[in-house]
Amino acid sequence: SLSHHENWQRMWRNPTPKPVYDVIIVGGGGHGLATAYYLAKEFGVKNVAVVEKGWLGGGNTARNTTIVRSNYLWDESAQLYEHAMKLWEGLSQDLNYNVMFSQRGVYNLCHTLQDMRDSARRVNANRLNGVDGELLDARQVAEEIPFLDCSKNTRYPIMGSTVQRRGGVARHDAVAWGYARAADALGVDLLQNTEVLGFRKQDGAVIGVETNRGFIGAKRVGVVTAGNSGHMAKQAGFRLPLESHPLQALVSEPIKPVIDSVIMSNAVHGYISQSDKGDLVIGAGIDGYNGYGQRGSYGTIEHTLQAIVEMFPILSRVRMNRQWGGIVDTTPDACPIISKTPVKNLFFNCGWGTGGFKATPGSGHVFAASLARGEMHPLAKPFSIDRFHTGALIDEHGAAAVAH
Ligand code: FAD
Ligand code: PYC
Repeated sequence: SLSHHENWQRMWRNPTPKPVYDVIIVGGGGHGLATAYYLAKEFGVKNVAVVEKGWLGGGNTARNTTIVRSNYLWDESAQLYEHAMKLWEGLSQDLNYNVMFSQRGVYNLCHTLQDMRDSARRVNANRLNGVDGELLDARQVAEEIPFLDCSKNTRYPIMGSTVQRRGGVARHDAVAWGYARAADALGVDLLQNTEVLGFRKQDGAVIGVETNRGFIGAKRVGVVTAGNSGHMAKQAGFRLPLESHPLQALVSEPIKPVIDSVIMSNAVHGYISQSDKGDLVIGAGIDGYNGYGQRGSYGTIEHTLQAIVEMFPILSRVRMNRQWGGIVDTTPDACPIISKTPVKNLFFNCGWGTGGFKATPGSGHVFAASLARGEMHPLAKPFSIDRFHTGALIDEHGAAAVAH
């Protein structure tokens, strides 16, 4: 049957690197590809390369559990993630590629009185920022999520939940491929198997990247390398307040539809949705140690599945099919870094930690604007590395949904 696949058109070219580009993006994940696309499409910067050490979308973009929401507490982050949400809502049309964005609703369960109070505060803050949100009581939760154990007999009985009905999931690979195809069509060079090994500088400014395929010159460089960003900063000669941790996910064997939304609990600590194929998509928190191996430890798997069975006893005999890990770059305030750096013309976009997939279109858009103009986009400005000197942190640990 594979013979039918023989004459498929390539989705993008496989170009030879040019000697110099206006902008080089390091990292061909969703954020890097989105940045390149918006640079070419919205800001008229078409002499762009995306330099990727492996294959496009093979990092956290391909390893995440695809939850999309914008219900963050503080104005700065709510506005950034809501900017992304609005782009998600038109993304399949914009890219002419079905990214399978499904606004099926995201529930964040409350198990204590303090959860309820924090959630009320967050929903109110969301609404003031134009982000949809509702606070449900236990009876409403039981009605909306039939198989969830809402009885009083559990270790942490469910008292209520927030729900963002515009939240949901998307198809992660399609996001990378859609942006890649569209960027390539606008003339962006996508350079796979090309690893950045260092930055060449002149008079305190970056003038290009050293790669395993030789030197490639650039007027500006944007680094979007997720879990590898600490290393990239070191190569550029400065430090970033990042810790890299494994974050795991699991999928079950495919079963008939039982869960039609996304359900997350920070108290028992697990989350779940069901893919269109029928697999249950499951995750929890980071593995506590720092590391760069794209795998996790057994203890975390056990803890995650305990939580899922506690929430959904009906799933206790479902078998798990696959498990994997990605490397997430966490910051002290659980917020990203989108910033200029001490090296002129070198910009970083990282620190998205456990929650950057949902931001992909917005992050790419504001980073592209910043690279095109040489000045940070207003939505990106609060996420400068300066905040770790000034103390103007934006603490989003409560909204991060995945503990770290
Ligand atoms: P990546 O996709 O990791 O791309 C970075 C790229 O840089 C990689 O392809 C890598 O190969 C490349 N690179 C690194 N070093 C170099 C170099 N020296 N030279 C060239 N290229 C280099 N977020 C959500 O919003 N919702 C979720 O449900 C969610 N679930 C998650 C579940 C798991 C298990 C994991 C691991 C993450 C999850 N996330 C989630 C987080 C999300 O995946 C990331 O924040 C997001 O995908 C980061 O995208 P990116 O494009 O910045 O990074
Ligand atoms: O940020 O919503 C999120 C998330 C869910 C799972 C991992 N991250």
